[in-house]
Amino acid sequence: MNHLQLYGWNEELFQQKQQSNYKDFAHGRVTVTHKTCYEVVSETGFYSCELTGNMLYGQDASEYPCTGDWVIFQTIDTGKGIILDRLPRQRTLYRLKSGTVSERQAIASFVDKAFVVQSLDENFNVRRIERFMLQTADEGIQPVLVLTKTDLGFNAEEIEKAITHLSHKIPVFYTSIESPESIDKLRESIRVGETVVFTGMSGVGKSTLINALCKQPLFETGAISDSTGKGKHTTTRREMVLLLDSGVLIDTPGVKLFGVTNDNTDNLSEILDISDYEGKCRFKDCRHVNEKGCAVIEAVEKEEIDRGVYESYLKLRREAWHYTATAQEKRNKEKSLSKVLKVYKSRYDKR
Ligand SMILES: Nc1nc2c(ncn2[C@@H]2O[C@H](COP(=O)(O)OP(=O)(O)O)[C@@H](O)[C@H]2O)c(=O)[nH]1
Ligand SMILES: [Mg+2]
Ligand SMILES: [Zn+2]
Repeated sequence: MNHLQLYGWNEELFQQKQQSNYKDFAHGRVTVTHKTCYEVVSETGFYSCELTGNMLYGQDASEYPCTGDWVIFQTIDTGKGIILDRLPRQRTLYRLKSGTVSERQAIASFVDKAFVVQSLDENFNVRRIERFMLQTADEGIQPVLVLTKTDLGFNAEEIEKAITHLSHKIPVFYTSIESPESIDKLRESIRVGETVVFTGMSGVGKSTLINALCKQPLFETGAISDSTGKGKHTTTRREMVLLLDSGVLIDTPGVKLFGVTNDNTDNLSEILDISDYEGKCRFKDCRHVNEKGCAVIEAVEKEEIDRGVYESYLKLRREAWHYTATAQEKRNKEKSLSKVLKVYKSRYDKR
């Protein structure tokens, strides 16, 4: 098997490259994203690349490459290159850019599975799992729940009860660094050419898990706090590793919160197992807040739907609506601005 095929390169991507103006240049996959520099793995090795002026100034920052993207680049020096084009993104993991209400940021692309990593201590939080499932559903990424540090002891019954409404939609793995079998099981679930992104808060054991999966200490581990981690030399910072006879793993720095950046509330009802009830509400456009004859509210009262799940539904739906409304507003503003510019330009051209 060809080197880049192990990274997921395939016929479909090849065809897309043929449609680029730069089809005769080299292609590769972004393995690390620095501030202005991208590490790219290609047929002939690794290149440290920058963006062309066109890519830098001609588009929104959210369109800049992210880890996992397939790009076309020109080599300019040994081990150096310039990225000319990016193939259209697929299966992208987005988050709401921190400090904004409607800007999304691509974390990783061409993702097949997202490992939602939580440790079985106070970090475990079912609401965060639901939120993450909503975020991946729209992009066709399979979420997988990985519960770590089983060796520290946990209340299995409590955990299982908390995730009953999710467990038939998301595979669940229990791991411990002290149980090699638990790591083997996880490794067996990853196929050749498949891309897996690891997400979860700092300290849950993502890097430890990746090191154990590839049997090499590639990633720095230990609960390095954000403030003390800053001064460290991170010249060899890694994000992506290729597993032998298996897939591609992408580590992400501990993201505290995945802000919702989609508005597919049908997905949300399905994830939270309330879509069957929704169909039974008296009014077709029932919002399940305080309407008469609302089957969802009735089910909550009869304790068929967990109250926590219902509240999570309302909260995530509100976030989704808010995101769509502000994103739409932003698009409208941009549209009217570009209209003004067009009118201005046509007048100018006529002179
Ligand atoms: N007891 C126990 N500790 C673990 C396990 N996995 C990781 N840790 C510890 O948790 C801390 C954070 O691990 P790390 O992999 O750096 O977490 P990350 O921030 O998610 O990458 C480290 O001190 C690890 O040794 C586990 O399965 N059991
Ligand atoms: Mg880490
Ligand atoms: Zn209703």
